[in-house]
Amino acid sequence: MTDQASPAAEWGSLTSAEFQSNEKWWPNSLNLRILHQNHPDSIPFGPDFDYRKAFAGIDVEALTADVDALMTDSQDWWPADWGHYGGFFIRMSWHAAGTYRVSDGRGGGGTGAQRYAPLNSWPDNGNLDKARRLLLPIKQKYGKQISWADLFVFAGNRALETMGFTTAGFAFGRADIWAPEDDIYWGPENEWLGDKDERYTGSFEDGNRLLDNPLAAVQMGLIYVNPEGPNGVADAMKSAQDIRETFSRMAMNDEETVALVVGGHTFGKMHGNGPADAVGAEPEGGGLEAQGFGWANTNETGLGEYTITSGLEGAWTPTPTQWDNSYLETIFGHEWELVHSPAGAQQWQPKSVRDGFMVPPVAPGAPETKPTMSTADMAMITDPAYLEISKRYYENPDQLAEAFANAWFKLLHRDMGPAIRYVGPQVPGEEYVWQDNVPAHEGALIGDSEIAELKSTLLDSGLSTEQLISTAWAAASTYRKTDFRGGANGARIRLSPMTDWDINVQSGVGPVISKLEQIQADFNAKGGAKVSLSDLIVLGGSAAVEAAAKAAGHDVSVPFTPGRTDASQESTDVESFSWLEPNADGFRNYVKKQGNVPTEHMLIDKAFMLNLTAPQMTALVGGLRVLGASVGGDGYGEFTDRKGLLTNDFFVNLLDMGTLWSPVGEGDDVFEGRDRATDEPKWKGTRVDLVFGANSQLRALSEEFAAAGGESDMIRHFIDGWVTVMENDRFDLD
Ligand code: HEB
Repeated sequence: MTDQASPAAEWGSLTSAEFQSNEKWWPNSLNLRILHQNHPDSIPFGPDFDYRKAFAGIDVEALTADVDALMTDSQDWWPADWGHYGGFFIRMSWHAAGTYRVSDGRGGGGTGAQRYAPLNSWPDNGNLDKARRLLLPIKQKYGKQISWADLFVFAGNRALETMGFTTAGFAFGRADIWAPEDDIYWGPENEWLGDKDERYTGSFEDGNRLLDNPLAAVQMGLIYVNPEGPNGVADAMKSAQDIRETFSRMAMNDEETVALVVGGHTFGKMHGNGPADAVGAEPEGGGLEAQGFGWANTNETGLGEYTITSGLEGAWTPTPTQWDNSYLETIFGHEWELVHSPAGAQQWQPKSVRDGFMVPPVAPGAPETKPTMSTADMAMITDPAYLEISKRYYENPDQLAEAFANAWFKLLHRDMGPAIRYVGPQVPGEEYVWQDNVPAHEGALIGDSEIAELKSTLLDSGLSTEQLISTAWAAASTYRKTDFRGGANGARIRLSPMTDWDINVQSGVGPVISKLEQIQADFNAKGGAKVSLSDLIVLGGSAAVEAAAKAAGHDVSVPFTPGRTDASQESTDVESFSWLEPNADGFRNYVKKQGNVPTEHMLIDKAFMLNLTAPQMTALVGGLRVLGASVGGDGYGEFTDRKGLLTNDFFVNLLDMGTLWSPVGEGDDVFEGRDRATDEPKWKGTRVDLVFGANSQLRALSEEFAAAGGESDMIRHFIDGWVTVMENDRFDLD
């Protein structure tokens, strides 16, 4: 035993979570902590802080003027290249937003996470600690009226504007978090996110490379491909493959990708003017005296012209602080050869530089330099598809400007959800299909008497409680809080691609929707307030839950707030919505394809996406089982003789010591419970059922729900969780 206890003992007073965590000992254990992150008590402005309200008091014009002035207010401790921080801030914004991934909506600039590890210390984010610090005086001036998250993204937008580019606009509204997200970058989730991506690569043309090493590629590939080429091999064709894959993970197509790279690298420079080993530890690994700064550089002054960041060195254009077509003019106007930067990185420079294309001195006294491209830049004119687009942009600068403006706006706002969540005076009038907007509500809302009338119509419609509950859940549970997409609002469940999803076909959503549409038509034909299909879908489920609880002797009500509207097929980006298809829904015992990820881990992930607490998740699983809401109706986890009543039978029977469980067949995916005395088969269950008795934390909740008085607690959590799920996307109520 002594050697098992050794790490903690040896390190004595070391308090880092790693040495105390159970995951260290049991790496596959469930991480329920992700459900309770960002505790309200961790917010320095108090638990009731509402960023959008605080922002309402800010003078955006003054803020804009301050950020603009900062661009050319060069500081001795980190001088601006050519006296303008524009390129630097664009890179900071792009790296904040560019972690976004459409597969699970995680990443993006929406939370200010770049302040924390690991992002603050990723090599990709080298020296951005200085960019963030440059913003400190502005943050101090405006305090809680402006979040770091907004500031990081806004700074890049203003950088573009101050250098002559007209952006599509800007929306504020990103609230900060006060600790790094526990669900993204470490713990067992890392592994299963990797596996998830693995499942998705089939739909990409060039996804194979990531299969070799999913975890590392997922993490480091998110913002970046290696600028020097895949694994440092200066092959622009292969680089294009990597770029195409990483950018499509950010939901960017070829046109957007070329626009972003060309537009972005119109500004600023790469930094590698000195030996790579002159650079010290990253911020998180630095000494206390460094005060959060990393990458201290002992080469000459370590600043300005001597800066070392990526190790590549040089600017792409002769006008690096000005919007123009010079990136494409430079890249098409020269013959390029492979050279090495002073830091030893492979990069491309013209064999001979044409008149007017030398880059002016980056700092007073520094020399003129040759324009420089990375291998990734060379991909823009090497890959045939990229080349064609680059040519078109070269010949039509207005097309580049428009494509860059739109792609940049999308990059910065993609993780913010529908446009109704945007705030501030610079929000563009134009709507984009990737925003997943729903129409604004018009006319009178249905009132209490109409709600009561509709409830009884729904319950008497011939649709079963199971059907009503399962369909409402199907509509609402596509929500993911990571990028505010999905949910019941819009009734997109009746549109492509949702109608074709295996889970919706299997659970019989189609016929239920048809029936609801008929009820809707009949009701709306009567004149008076109209009901939307999305409201009706939710109301049906909520009425059925209420009825099922009443039938079990609990006189409870399930709150319902009308006001949802129905979106059209035209406003639904089919490709983008296909990312929301569930691979698993443990709440309804559904799994599309059993992968390497244990389904109970996927349940926790879904509960996280749905903003549920562990008790709510537990109550919902147990409740939905005995209500018969599972997909496919094959009876797994229905531990009850009174199906359709909202009871705690699931927990009571799961914990019954009279049952002996054993796995059936290969793979530990399904189990059979037999009577210990008679060996008669009693129940069958999946991993997601049995985990509520097997996992110590979930078991603790199950035991309370199964105990005397526990059923009312369970039902309370069930209803709270249900309403949370039904209203996750009600941004109109905020
Ligand atoms: Fe970039 C910079 C790469 C994309 C913007 N970039 C940079 C660099 C590199 C890179 C290497 C240098 C750094 C230093 O400092 O050293 N990118 C890259 C790649 C990619 C990119 C590979 C993919 C392909 N970018 C990008 C985008 C954008 C950008 C998309 C936007 C839009 N960048 C940028 C800028 C810069 C850079 C602006 C400059 C910075 C300064 O100036 O500082």
